Amino acid sequence: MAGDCDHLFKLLIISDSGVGKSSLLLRFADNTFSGSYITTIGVDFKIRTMEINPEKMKLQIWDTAGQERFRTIISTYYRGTHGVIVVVYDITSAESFVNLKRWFHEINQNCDDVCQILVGNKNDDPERKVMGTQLFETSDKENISVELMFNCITELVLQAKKDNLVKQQQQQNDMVKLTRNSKQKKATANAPTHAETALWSLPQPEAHGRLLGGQSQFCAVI
Ligand SMILES: Nc1nc2c(ncn2[C@@H]2O[C@H](COP(=O)(O)OP(=O)(O)OP(=O)(O)O)[C@@H](O)[C@H]2O)c(=O)[nH]1
Ligand SMILES: [Mg+2]
Repeated sequence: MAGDCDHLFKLLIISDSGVGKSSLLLRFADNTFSGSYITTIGVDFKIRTMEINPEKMKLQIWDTAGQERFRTIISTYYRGTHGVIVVVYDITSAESFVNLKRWFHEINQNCDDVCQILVGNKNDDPERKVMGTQLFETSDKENISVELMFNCITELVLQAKKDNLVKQQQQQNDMVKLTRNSKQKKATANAPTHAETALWSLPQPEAHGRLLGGQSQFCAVI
């Protein structure tokens, strides 16, 4: 028991440095976000209570440092957790995704039986997204989530096709605009400028002097 709560759970967040562990916890515990990056030294924790009807839970969430030099200290925190470890990667960093293997290996080394939650963080800029992943746990034997998984794939493929069509349409529009602009520029370049028109409207050069003409530049020597 935890005071006025029915349960106290200790959770642990692990991952590479900079993927947003502390920010994730700050958002969850204090509903705030800071764009500046202050790397975590060792470990830190925050508490938030939750109610899942009718039970009250106190979550003590441990935020760990991703930097290599803290790895040994952090491995001592794995044992105190209550069954769940949150592993985070940054969807804009392929490296953080590749390094997940190392984090899952750490869990295997330090825990006997633990549930792992994989979080792809920084999902707020589609342009920078390089590692979008959706996980499905299926059973073909028991027909668990197979339909759901293929439904999801179909929706993704359909959406990708629609996005592509919009992009192509946009590119075509841009091309048409570019061609029109360059045609207009050519036409403007061939058309007489103000000075030229003024010049042409002058009486014939013989009467007033010599007219020296290049292709588009004129110089009147009067
Ligand atoms: N765009 C974007 N930036 C984020 C997000 N979460 C965190 N960041 C930024 O990423 C940087 C690193 O965030 P932290 O939460 O300090 O990363 P960390 O995983 O705790 O890093 P270590 O403590 O070094 O292990 C900061 O500049 C954050 O502002 C997010 O969801 N989107
Ligand atoms: Mg941190």
